[in-house]
Amino acid sequence: MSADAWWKHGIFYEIYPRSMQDSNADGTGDLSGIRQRLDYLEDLGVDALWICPIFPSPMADFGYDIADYCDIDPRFGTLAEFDALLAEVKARGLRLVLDLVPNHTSDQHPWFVQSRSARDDPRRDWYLWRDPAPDGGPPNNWLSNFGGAAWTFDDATGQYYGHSFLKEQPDLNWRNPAVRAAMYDVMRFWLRRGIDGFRVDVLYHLIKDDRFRDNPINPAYVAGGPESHRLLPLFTTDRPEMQEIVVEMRRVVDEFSDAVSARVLIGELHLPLDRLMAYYGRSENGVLQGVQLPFNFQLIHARWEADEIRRIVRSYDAALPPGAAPNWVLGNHDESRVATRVGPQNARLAAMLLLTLHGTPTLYYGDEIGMPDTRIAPGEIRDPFELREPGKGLGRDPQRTPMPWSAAPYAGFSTVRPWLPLGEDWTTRNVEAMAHDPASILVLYRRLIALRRQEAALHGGSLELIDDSPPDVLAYARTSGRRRLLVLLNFADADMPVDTLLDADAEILLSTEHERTGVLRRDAMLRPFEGVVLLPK
Ligand code: TEU
Repeated sequence: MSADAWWKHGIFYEIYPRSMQDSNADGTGDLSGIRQRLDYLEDLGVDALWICPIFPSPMADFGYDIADYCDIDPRFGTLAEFDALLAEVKARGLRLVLDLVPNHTSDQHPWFVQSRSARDDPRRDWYLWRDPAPDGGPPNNWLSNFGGAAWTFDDATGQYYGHSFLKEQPDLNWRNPAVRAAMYDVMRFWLRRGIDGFRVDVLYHLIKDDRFRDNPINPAYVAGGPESHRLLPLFTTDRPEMQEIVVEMRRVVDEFSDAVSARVLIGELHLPLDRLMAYYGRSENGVLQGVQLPFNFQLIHARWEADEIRRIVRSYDAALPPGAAPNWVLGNHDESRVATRVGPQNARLAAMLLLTLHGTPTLYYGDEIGMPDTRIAPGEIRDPFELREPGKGLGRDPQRTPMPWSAAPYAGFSTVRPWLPLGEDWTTRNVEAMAHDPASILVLYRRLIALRRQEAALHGGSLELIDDSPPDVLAYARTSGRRRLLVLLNFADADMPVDTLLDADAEILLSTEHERTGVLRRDAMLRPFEGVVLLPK
């Protein structure tokens, strides 16, 4: 088996650690809690876990503001508990990927504390320090992704420092070789402990324009959108120098890859398709030198229509460089949950799409039980993005609420009031209630995952779109060797005849409606929002 098989053919599962399982009754999830839930994850059938930041942090952005890259935040546990978790993950044949946040540190990180202490401090140049503009204002017009200027004035030394996010998250200066070396050592610290790779936070942000030029106005800005969208991030993201950094990072993980198992980089990249592709890196001797999995977020932003998804699949496939592995994702801790975006009636169809497309899927915790966004009362808002740009629907708390495990108090997540409220329907929508209910979405997820694992056509085969399908039906074939499966997805709230696509004796390997209702109908007709995987005879 190739060293890349695990991440190319496997399924990733994203854990938001504050919300998986609380083991010490403080209302916040932790590493021991995750360890307690490994049975569940193994049963579900996923292959690799990505855990969002667990490092010491003042939690201004819930862990994306790191004060020490080489330790565990006491709220989550200890290094010993991390090692225990990793050992158990490995013992089960699973993989573990951590979140690397290289663009910025916490303002409490010793590097920044030193850097801001004096203009001539040796670490001054580790961050983006600039003199005020002639009028005393910020050095240029750059905006923080969380609203307001990307510059904060520091009284003590009379200069501004740059931050793409909160002022508590100062941006590192990736033009400084010492910064790069330090971050690569952070990577080695965790790789040496035995992890399987990193999801790299806002990878495309690391390098900013060397001349600090103003960003241009965005002519397409829609009032009410995030403030940062008023400008096009021309001089703050995806700079040409990024390509060199991507190759360097890849070399670091490759130091730890061997013939049996490669270490992987997953890039968080919100970029147009052609620019996304650049992050696979250039090819040397047939091997791409960049990020193995540049996150493909297109399904998150797609209109939920067969034609639109077909177009996305086609253009993505056409854009992939030779040798590049595709990937797909329906949700994460920054985005409204899929069950809310596409509507509960489409959640099963979405599951089948994600798990039958060609490319590595990443699941977001809770999506497998069809969790919708949770409404957060104004007094309970925690997300700094929502607090800074209130009422625009940008808040990320709704998709970060605790996993409901059972109908026990606090859903079996904790024994005390959790850090964010439970979803309204947790007494019925929980793992225990669904685990043995054959009609549940959880069981559907398990069966889809098992089918994907079992069928080489699904986890490794080619994908061929079928164009002459009825309107509202997305159809594609997945083929490995001589085994050719057909996937038919009905996006319409109506029965849809598909007799042109299959012969009557095709074998149904999985139907979302059969799973939901227990009734298997043998006509060439899809039910509303039904998806099927078939083996044509
Ligand atoms: O997110 C990057 C980010 O800003 C996203 O909100 C992105 O702009 C949005 O999803 C586009 O649709 C990463 C982390 O995932 C997020 O949780 C952090 O807050 C942020 O970086 C800062 O580290």
